Amino acid sequence: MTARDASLDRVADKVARSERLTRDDALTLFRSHDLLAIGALADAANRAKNGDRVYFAANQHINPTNVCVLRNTCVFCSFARMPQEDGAYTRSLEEVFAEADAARDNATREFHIVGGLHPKLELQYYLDMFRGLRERHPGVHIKALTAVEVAHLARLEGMEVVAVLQAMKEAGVTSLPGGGAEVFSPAARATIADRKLTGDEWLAVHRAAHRVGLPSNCTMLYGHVETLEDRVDHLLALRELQDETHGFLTYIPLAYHPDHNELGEALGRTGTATTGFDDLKNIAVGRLVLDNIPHVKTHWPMVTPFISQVSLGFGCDDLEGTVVFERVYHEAGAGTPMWLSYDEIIGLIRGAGKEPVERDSLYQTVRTFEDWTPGQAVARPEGPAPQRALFQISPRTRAKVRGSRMPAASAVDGAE
Ligand code: V47
Repeated sequence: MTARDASLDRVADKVARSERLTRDDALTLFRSHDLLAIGALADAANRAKNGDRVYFAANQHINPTNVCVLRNTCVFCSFARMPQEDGAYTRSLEEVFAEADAARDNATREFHIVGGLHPKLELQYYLDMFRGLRERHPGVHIKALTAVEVAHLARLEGMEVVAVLQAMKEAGVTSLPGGGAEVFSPAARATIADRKLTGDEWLAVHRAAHRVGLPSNCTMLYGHVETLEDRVDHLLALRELQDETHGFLTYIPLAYHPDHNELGEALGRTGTATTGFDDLKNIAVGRLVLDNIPHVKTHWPMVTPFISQVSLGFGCDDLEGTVVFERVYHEAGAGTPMWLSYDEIIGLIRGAGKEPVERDSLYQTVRTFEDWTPGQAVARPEGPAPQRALFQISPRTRAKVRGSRMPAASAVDGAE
């Protein structure tokens, strides 16, 4: 391949030989503006693993509570509430089951369950939820609780992390989502989330999950105060753990959203904090550096369905699924749809010249679509009844409840 940016030639040679990229190679990629060359390299690396297949799960996100002990210190999140704050909610188990049932005719194959760090909700609540969902929807995989939620429950219960994970597995959880890995750089973390897990603690939870037989996803929140070096070091830390455990299924870059949170106010951003250029480059570099993680997923609620579709040619082999109802990013200003229909997902994948494959949480094939014509899919195109209280959002009126630590400036501005 000939790149417009000659500094990419060395990396291109390595990719052609399937040779592992170094920290310097990754920085070269991030610093280059030759997006099409970077995308072509990532596309080649992806095709070598996945051919033209693009996976998706018919999934439903469920967020049992937004009450979070980090409400005042985690400056980038717009989802969290104090217990008495406007919009705070904690679902009873019956409400969670009702929300899951409301999407019954969507042919859901995966529940994606993440929420706040509630000061009082015990492990038993979550175990009863997993068992109840399993009983009611035996064919649906449960992907539940980010590392920071698992560590919080372990602290609350005075248990070892591994014992919490074991109990989750016995209650029916099949994998862990990737959230809570903001960016591992101590400097960035000190600005955005000083009481969340450190990078090492995050990695330790995932190492423990892999050891008890729970595969997981990994993420990187980007577009806030991190530097390009921080991004690279984050990716290298994920790659190193994967070399050790082989337990990561998917890498998902999470584009920072600035509305209704303290960090967004401090940075003076609204709507989005990343650009289409950065989103595509970031996904491509992730694919190239993470040579040992089988799948790279694009999260359309964050980067828009159209950028997600384009990213299928930039190294991505997995498109976020139907979602049914997304709260975390819409609280933070995402202007994307709350869900996509099964048909729309297939249409986006086909429109990029790829072969859609419906999968379960563990990437086992549920269905392929050689004989598919639009309109055949079983999903209700309009999604769940939006008028129901369970499917409504009222964004926070104040980014800050009390206390504040203002970041100086966005490191990403200078980087692009
Ligand atoms: O942990 C919070 C991030 C995560 C914002 O594993 C934000 O398939 C951007 O875990 N702007 C939760 N990001 C979501 C999550 C996830 C999402 C999609 C797929 C998967 C998967 C997992 O969302 C949090 C945090 O890292 N987040 N606030 C924000 N304002």
